[in-house]
Amino acid sequence: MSRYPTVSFLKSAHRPSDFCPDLGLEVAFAGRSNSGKSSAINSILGRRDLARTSRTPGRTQLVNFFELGGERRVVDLPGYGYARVAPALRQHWKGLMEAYFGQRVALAGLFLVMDCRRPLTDSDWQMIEFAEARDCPIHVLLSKSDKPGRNEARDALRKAGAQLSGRATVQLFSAVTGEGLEAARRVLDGWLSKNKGPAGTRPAGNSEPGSGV
Ligand SMILES: Nc1nc2c(ncn2[C@@H]2O[C@H](COP(=O)(O)OP(=O)(O)OP(=O)(O)O)[C@@H](O)[C@H]2O)c(=O)[nH]1
Ligand SMILES: [Mg+2]
Repeated sequence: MSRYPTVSFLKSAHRPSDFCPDLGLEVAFAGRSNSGKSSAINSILGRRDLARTSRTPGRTQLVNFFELGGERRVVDLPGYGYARVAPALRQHWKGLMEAYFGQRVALAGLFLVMDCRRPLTDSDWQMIEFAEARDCPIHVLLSKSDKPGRNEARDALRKAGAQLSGRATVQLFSAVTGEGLEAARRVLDGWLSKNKGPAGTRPAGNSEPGSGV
């Protein structure tokens, strides 16, 4: 049984002016194209086809908002790092991200999704900086953990934990086997149950208990 029984697609935004109203609490999912963001959203929310997934990298070029009820949302941010994206589109992505991270008061946490076989690219670090500039907590999902062998996956977790050195919590995750699913759900629930202050502010700091390292 899903903890969010009324989850539904809200809207896709191509421009910041199309973002839905900046109220309540929102958790964003970011990551390279094809890293498994949409698949992670679907499995964490317990819905098969809520966020569209694709074998073709770079498919989600919009900011997609999902309503979980009670002014709580999940946001599927457009993927990055796809070499064949035209420069104009890359620039568009950058503008969208700067607007999103620069303005969004509702932002309560960022899931950063990285294929566990090639985590922490330059663009991933750029996302970490966007979130840190906002004092927004970050939880890294090392996705597709069913792909490598066990030792390789554990090694990836250990290395990523060392590289992140406390700037984000991190765990292994697989949308296929369900590895790490409950841990990821606990992080989402923690962020979405934060109290917001009277003026729409919230306590700062990355204090969420993550799983893994
Ligand atoms: N084996 C395996 N494949 C996965 C997993 N998660 C996602 N995939 C596959 O990886 C591909 C990309 O997944 P998406 O969830 O669409 O990735 P995305 O990050 O949303 O991609 P863009 O929206 O294009 O940026 C799809 O073919 C998925 O089926 C996983 O945990 N294990
Ligand atoms: Mg996607």
